[in-house]
Amino acid sequence: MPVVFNEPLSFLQRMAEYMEYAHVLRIAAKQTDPVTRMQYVAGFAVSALASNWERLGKPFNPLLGETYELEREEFKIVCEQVSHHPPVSAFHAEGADWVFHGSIHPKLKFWGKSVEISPKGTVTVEFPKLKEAYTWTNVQCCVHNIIVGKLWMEQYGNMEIINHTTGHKASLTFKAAGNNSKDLHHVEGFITDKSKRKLFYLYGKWTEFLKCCDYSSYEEYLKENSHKFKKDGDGRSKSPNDSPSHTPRKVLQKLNSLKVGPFKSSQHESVDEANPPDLSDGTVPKSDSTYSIDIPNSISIWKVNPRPIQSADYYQFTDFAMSLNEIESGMATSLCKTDSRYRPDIRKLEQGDIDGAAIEKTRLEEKQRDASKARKNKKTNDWNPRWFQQGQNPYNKQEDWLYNGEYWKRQFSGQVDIF
Ligand code: CLR
Repeated sequence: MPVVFNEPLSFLQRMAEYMEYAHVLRIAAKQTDPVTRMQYVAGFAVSALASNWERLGKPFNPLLGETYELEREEFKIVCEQVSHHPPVSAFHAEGADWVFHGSIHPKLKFWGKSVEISPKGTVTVEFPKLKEAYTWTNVQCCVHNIIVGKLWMEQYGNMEIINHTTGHKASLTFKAAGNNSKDLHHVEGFITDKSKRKLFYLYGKWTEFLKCCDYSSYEEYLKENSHKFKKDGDGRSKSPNDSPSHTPRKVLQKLNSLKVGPFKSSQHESVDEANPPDLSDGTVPKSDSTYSIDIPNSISIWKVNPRPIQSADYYQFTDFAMSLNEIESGMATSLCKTDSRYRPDIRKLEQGDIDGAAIEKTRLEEKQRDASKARKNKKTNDWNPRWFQQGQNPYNKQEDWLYNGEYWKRQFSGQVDIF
């Protein structure tokens, strides 16, 4: 794929973006009650996806053996590309009294006009002092209008965060835009105990915030506002101004072809899991900015940082993303030679040299292919990642990649030259 579709970051750096709200894990680790801890772990899980909003540039595929490190006040993280076919990226982060690690293998499915991405793999949060571990899997993401029209993306599906020590669960639903865009970006769900009793209600938008209230306050709110939450046939809640549209289909098609979204047609089928939502007519649904339900007794768990004003001119980056290629003072001598910051193609794209970036990208990919061929010829076909080992996730028993604890000793000699 041509470099113009890229953003000047590697996928390893995109994973490091999960850490932007690492302070939420620090707050979680401090809570004395496992239910409150779950609220903050859920807040962190949602916050980790916020940077994906409107980010439609493709991150560079990491080269086999590429690494990325980031050390900040709240955390340090190390990432490594541990497999090329299939592509698997592993990460391990640590902060005050918490550990966060995982491996991600993005699976792409093409649906003609859209591409659906499932980030296969588990992520785990551990609070070692509390002997507590949580796991979940990130939700799907769908990029629409990949052939014609304006690109847009949504994240949808269920996320089940399990506390393996106490049996508490947070079951979150990320809503698809579906056939009326009013639920776009919405997230909601419940925290339950091990006997499946609902304890807390979580609600928000992955692009903006997550709030939480106790279950009885939620029920009370539902009763008082029942007129707003009339359910339609497929169980989706409807607002009063969402009555079925009687606009003839032809007119709708015309409107859509004029790209005057948001797309609202109740005449289309509702979303179901097997058929990805495909608002396939070049329109971009707008999120309902008036969504501000405030259930009494709610607390705010997480709130997004505003994007910088130059964001739209710079790949829709957050401030955090803009800092990821920087070779900070002191790094020049200590950084591992396989670090994404040293990738010449990413660097060239960052500097606006698209042709140079394309040349370097091709060169690196050829170099990677040649190295793989050479390993095959030498019958040392296998590649051993330097900082992670394939193994089983100790909590959910899924295949995973576990950190060997060595990276921060910074013994980087003998590193293979991949750039
Ligand atoms: C979404 C959150 C998941 C991990 C993940 C994996 C792959 C990423 C995806 C996230 C976001 C969207 C993404 C995708 C790879 C390619 C795709 C960056 C971070 C971009 C938008 C593709 C653009 C392609 C067009 C130019 C055709 O936890």
